[in-house]
Amino acid sequence: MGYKFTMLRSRIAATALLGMVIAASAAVPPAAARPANPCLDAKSRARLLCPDLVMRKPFGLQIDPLVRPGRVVLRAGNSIDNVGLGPAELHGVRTSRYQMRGRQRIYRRRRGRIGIKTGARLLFKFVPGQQRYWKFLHAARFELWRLNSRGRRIKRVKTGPKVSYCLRDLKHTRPSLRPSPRRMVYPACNTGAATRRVTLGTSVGWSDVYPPTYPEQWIDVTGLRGCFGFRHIADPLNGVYESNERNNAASVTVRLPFRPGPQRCARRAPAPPPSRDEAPGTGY
Ligand SMILES: [Ca+2]
Ligand SMILES: [Ca+2]
Repeated sequence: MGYKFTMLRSRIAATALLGMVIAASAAVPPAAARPANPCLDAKSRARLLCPDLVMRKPFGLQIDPLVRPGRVVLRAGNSIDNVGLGPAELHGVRTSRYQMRGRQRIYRRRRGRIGIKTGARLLFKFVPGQQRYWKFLHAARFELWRLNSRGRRIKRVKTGPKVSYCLRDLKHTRPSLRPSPRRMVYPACNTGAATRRVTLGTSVGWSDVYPPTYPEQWIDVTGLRGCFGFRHIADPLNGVYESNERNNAASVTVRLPFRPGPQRCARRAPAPPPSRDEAPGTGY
């Protein structure tokens, strides 16, 4: 019994240590250790074609009781859109079996480009029922926030498991944006197990879109009751430098247990200071 307990504890400790090592190797360096974002400096930005990622509001919300036995998850589709002047592009170089170090490429207005170590990491992510893809780790985050009676966020209570995305050109959602390429430049997720380098990106006016039914597109809402903000954030750890870093979140209000249709929750009250990082919340 004592031996078994000791072995179990050792195994748990080893697993926890492995998790910490993986987490540490995947972590984005603190902001202080990274170069400044030239896209936020007016003089530098004038010479560059900086990207600007925004997140469309979560769409297609639906309950799924089959993901985990005894649990209820709330699914949502998401869309990471580039509304800037240049592509959101990461060039990855292999560092281990499942990881690459990413360097952002920002194109100059005249010609050429610059490379910046933003701390971005790429992950050779396995998607159940499919295969492994090279994806930008922490491209997005799903959050569930409890709202007060005025509809304002008071506490983050859950996050979702999906954090890695390819940064593809999947849908041409804003073709009128200039200079949006008419054809996709970053057409598909890379699946190369032996590749040493990959380039991920989303062009101006294009979007990387995932339907609500895609694996891990959910937040576990088991047992929760009341009004919540279902929030999607693009690039939460800032692995992509943009001309606007304060417009990356979007949310909808949901009442749990979830039922489709009007959500019978307070609209977010207008109160100073105005939130500058997302569009006003409206009911789902
Ligand atoms: Ca942005
Ligand atoms: Ca960013």
